[in-house]
This record gives sequence, C-alpha cells and structure tokens, in this order.
Amino acid sequence: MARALFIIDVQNDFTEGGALAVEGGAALAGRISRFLTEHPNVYDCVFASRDWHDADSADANGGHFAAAGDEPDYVDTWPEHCVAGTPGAAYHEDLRTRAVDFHVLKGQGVPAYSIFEGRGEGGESVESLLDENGITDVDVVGIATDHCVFASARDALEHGREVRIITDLIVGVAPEPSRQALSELARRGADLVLSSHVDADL
Ligand code: VGL
Repeated sequence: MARALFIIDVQNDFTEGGALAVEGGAALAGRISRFLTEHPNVYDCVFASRDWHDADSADANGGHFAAAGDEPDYVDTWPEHCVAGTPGAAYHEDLRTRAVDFHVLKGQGVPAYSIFEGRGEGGESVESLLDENGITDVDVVGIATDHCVFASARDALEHGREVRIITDLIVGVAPEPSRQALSELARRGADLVLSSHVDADL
C-alpha cells in the first residue's frame, strides 16, 4: 500500500483578497502546512495542483470565464481567475510547498476542475504518476469542496484508488453544494475523516 496526498488549488485567487475568494481559504493554507509538518511519514507522494488558465484565450478558456459584460453564474462561469504566471495563480504564501513532490498545472485554455485533467512538470498525467509510484490510496485536501476537490476525489475513485477526504482541511464555495459533494463522494465509496484521525506515524 502506498498513499498520496492531493492538495487542490490552494492559490491566492481562491483565498481572501483573490478574484474568486473562498471564505477560510487563507487559514486553510496554514492548517494544511501544519498538517504536513505533523505527518512527515504518512505520504509516499504529495501532489499539489494549480488552476492555470490562459490570459489570451480566444474563447475565455472554453467559456470558463464569464464573457465581458456577463455576470458569472458561479457554477459554470466564473470571474477571471488563476491566469498563468500571475500572483493570483501562485500558491498561497502560507502553503508549505517544500513537501510537494509533483506540481500539477491544469486549465490551460479549458475548464479543468479535476487534478486528473492536469499535467506534472514533465508533462506526465496524474494517472501515470500514481501508477509509477504504486499509489493505492489518496487523501484529498484543498479548495473548493464543491468543485475541484469534488472532481479530483471523484476521479481518484474512478481510477480505482481508496480515497479519504480530510473534512477539516477543505473549504467550499457554497454550503449546500459542498454538503452534497461530500455525501456524493461518500456514496461513491470515499471515507470522510478528520485530520486528527490520520495516523501521524503510519
Ligand atoms: C475552482 C471554480 C472555478 C476550484 C476552480 O478550484 O474549485 N472553482 N475554478
């Protein structure tokens, strides 16, 4: 058995002061960092994803950004966010990235909610990185419960991994969709656990 941690989209634009701020995002960055420090031996691999959209996309990254003059619906269309190379797309400064083995970028020119739609720095798919490292189990933390955390955990289940969502290390855009996302993931076989239940010296 080998276990990976997915840290989903802990980026400035998804935290307070960002273009698509999710409440609690900044504090979450610090909590994830503390968790990493306190659990140095639990994970064989740590993955961190970043939404990384094109600045000059002719079709607004596949319609992901609301067209100029249109209000975003906050379901399928969003304010402009996480444009590649901008401060908004950077990891939040409180996220401890030293422990990250694989930095995954997703969303270049397209909507991409799941980490599985992204690529590692060498262009590898997430699936191939999981396979190469023999990863059977995946824990998921990050932003946002009702969008990228949901899609990433769903795809990890679909790729045959045992999945745990660490429920005190995620934050969502909206409360009810976030609750629905977690119950749907549980229905599909994910375990919902608290960080205090993750064994520090596994
Ligand atoms: C996300 C909305 C739009 C996320 C990304 O990271 O959950 N949400 N793009």
